[in-house]
Amino acid sequence: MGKKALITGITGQDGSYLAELLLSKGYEVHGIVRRASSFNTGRIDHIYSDPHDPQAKMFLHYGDLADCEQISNIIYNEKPDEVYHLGAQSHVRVSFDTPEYTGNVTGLGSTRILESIRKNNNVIKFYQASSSEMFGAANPPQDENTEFIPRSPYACAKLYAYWMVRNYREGYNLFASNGILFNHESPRRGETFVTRKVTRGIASIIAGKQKYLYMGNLDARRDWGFAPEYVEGMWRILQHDKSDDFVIATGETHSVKEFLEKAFSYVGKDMEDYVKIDPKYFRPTEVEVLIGNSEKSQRELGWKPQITFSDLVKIMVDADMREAGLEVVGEGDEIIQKKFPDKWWKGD
Ligand code: NDP
Ligand code: GDR
Repeated sequence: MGKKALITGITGQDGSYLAELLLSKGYEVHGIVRRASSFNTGRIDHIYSDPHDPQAKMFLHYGDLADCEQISNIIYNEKPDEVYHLGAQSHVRVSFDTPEYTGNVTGLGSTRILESIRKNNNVIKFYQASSSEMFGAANPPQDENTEFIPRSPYACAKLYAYWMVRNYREGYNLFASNGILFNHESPRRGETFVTRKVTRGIASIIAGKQKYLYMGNLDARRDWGFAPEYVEGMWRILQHDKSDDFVIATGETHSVKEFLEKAFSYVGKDMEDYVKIDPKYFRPTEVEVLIGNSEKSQRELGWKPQITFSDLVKIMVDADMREAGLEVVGEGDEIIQKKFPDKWWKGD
């Protein structure tokens, strides 16, 4: 019999790729979905089948990370082998507007699940979606031993969850691991995160629907990787022989300005003609530079990224041009074909 996994945040960027990866490995996948007034399952519709179908391998359950009862019921009823906890209020800028909510969902949400596992069946393996944001103002490059200097309510909430994972691992012997992932992007990235905002904005400008792109701090530097490779890192973390904490990153850093320059020049345009600054996108406290050192993951998990910064820009611009019905440059498509001959995700 294949394994059973539960994914919180299955409707998000990472949840959708991870569900697809686990299905390709023969898992039965269960996911928690929030009730919304309109459909919020767009990223997983292509892998969903009617649960009455005897071949169905993916099942969705309504639930909310703010509601302990329901999470506990799902864990008790399904008894998964592995829980990948990816659900969160994940937007850093928004966390300054909703600090209490972010603490409840992004921070306490992890405790609710850890408690459910401890009470129900403490052999379930637990993955926590920890973040490079926890390093905040710490000097780069950052690795598993770097100090944490969080710079946002989001980062503070993630840091609380990170320590709860370590506490449950040490106190109750739970197989609970932190994947400290640096920024990772894809054509499925949420539209308000900077990379997707840029690539979608470019397609919209070329389609004549938008004149300018209004941005915040262009000097911030990030270590940007490719989401499908990062969800594979999550899976490897839970297959490791012991629970531990791992950094997943490319080791390359680039500024938001460099991302803009590269993306605009890929479609033959100059960013200076289109980009304007709107201070509303500035953050009260900013994380200036992130560069991850993922040597431990490379050594112990055999994880290594293939997609470079330049590849990522091309993949994302191609996808947004296609979505807007425009002619695609095509280098991004070629990179995917060349680097992933056994590609396990569909579409983008
Ligand atoms: P997304 O924002 O794309 O997805 C977040 C998911 O959480 C969505 O499925 C969302 O549901 C769900 N969610 C939000 N609030 C609740 C709630 N109250 N109850 C139940 N579900 C909820 O994030 P990513 O896929 O990019 O990231 C996955 C995880 O990894 C997050 O925890 C994020 O903080 C963390 N992370 C992400 C990194 C990145 O670069 N992408 C880097 C490091 C960590 P809905 O679709 O309904 O909104
Ligand atoms: P981040 O990602 O905050 O690193 O968190 P985001 O893409 O939002 O910002 C990256 C950097 O770009 C700057 N920036 C802008 N950001 C947005 N969103 N919109 C803008 O217009 C803009 N202009 C400049 C930001 O100031 C920032 O410095 C992401 C999330 O996925 C988290 O959940 C995850 O934990 C971290 O990555 C690692």
